Amino acid sequence: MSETSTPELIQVRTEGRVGIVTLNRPKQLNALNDQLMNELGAALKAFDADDGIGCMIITGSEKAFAAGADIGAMATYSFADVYKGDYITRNWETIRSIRKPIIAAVSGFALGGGCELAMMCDFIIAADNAKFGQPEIKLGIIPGAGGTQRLPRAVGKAKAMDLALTGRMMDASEAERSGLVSRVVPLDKLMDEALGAALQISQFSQMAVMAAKECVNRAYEGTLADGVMFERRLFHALFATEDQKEGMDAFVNKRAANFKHA
Ligand code: CO8
Repeated sequence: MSETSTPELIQVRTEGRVGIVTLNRPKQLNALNDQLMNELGAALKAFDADDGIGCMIITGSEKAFAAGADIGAMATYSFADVYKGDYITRNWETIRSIRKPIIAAVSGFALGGGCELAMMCDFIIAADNAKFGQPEIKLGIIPGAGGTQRLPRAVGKAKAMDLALTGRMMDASEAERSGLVSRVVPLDKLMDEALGAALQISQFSQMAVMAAKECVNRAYEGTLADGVMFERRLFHALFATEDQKEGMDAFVNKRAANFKHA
């Protein structure tokens, strides 16, 4: 689809200042193909540019957040297709460029590219039926959207090796114990929980929220010394915002803060 046409494989809606994208290829368990990833990228970019949106949620169906990249679409690709043509991977970078927070609300399978997509989000809230895994080894390949890099950072080398080398699935409680997900809730509470968190985030100062996301990502990707300096600079910079004056004045005067968001 072009960036302006109506999406077919996702559903997009808003709830207050929260933008919600629901992956919607139920018969294929939300297997991620080019069209779906293009539609997802376009929707996230539009929310990122919209001052009326402060936080986003990506979710799937009860049975599957996403069961991976579309195996049928990939099955006949050659090395030249995927290397020279950059098939499969070419439209995944958009997600990394989104500056507002994205919560993954995961129920059911989050496998392969589905697990990688969830890990590209800023944090994961899981339903108690969620199952995470990197089963690519069973297909004669390895993860291709950051799975071998983000998973060890999230759960440590031992568990990441276990998952990548055996292709086994990890249930929601193991995922929470090992640090992959921030919260586990009953399936019927998943969207309430994710929306509650997203609405809360969306009420805070947009600049402070974006700075916090940038700083935590710096911790994830760089050295401690660089990260601490980066945090210090952004911490100082936030004193140039009206939202800092508003937030602190509200606290001192025992009233609710009213942030500008834009
Ligand atoms: N791709 C395409 N179709 C799929 C996929 C998939 N990843 N997963 C499920 N489907 C389809 C099935 O083919 C089936 O279709 P149909 O009804 O037409 O036969 C339908 O969804 C339902 O699936 P099942 O009947 O298999 O459902 P079950 O409940 O029995 O099993 C499972 C559910 C366990 C999730 C099973 O479907 C499964 O193992 N799926 C494949 C999981 C997998 O291997 N994922 C990794 C794919 S490779 C990958 O993601 C590489 C990522 C690289 C990213 C690079 C981008 C940057």
